[in-house]
Amino acid sequence: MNRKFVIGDIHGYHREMMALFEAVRFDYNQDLLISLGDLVDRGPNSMEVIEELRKIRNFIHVLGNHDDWCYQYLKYGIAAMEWTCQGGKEVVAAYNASPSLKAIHLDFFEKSRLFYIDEESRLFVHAGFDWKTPFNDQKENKEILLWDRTLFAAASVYERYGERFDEFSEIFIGHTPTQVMRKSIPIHFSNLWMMDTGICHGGKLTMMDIETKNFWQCKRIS
Ligand SMILES: [Mn+2]
Repeated sequence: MNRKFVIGDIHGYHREMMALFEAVRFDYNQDLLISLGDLVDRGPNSMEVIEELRKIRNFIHVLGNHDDWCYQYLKYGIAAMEWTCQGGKEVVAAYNASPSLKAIHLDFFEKSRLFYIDEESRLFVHAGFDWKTPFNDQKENKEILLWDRTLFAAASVYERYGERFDEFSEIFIGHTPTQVMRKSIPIHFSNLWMMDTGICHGGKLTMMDIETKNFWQCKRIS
């Protein structure tokens, strides 16, 4: 394996994702890519995003809340109302136009994870976790892992007092756009990295080299 990258919420912005792969000269056979979730909804090309990521040999997908809605739809045929009004309507229309993708993408999401911990004890999770209780007690809790918005707030306090989350060497999350701090670059608080730089909130899509922390960004072009 060559380099290791992490990418924030893509949300259907396929052209922007391709621009980043081009910028880092991403090697589909050698490099590793970890997605922090939310591949679909809001942007124009959710189907193309998933189809492209399927070509990468070393790819790890951590499930986002939008991905979970999509997964539930593919598995049970139920499109949740809260999903269809937040981009899901277009995704359902895209599957109706290309029904053969349904089984393929169901399989794709079946293989995704609620979190990933690498050999260097780095945690990759879509939204966060409850830092007051052991991670082991919540590792199947979608309500926390896919929806949390308390970890980054705790991290900003930790940053001020020079503290860190002890269970992991580093933590990478998406879900809460850095625009909440009026920034469009990855935010590093304590040992937490916020990687959703808000491509669908007037921000950018970001891909980072996990080892060097060099990062590349693309504004909306589609
Ligand atoms: Mn998101």
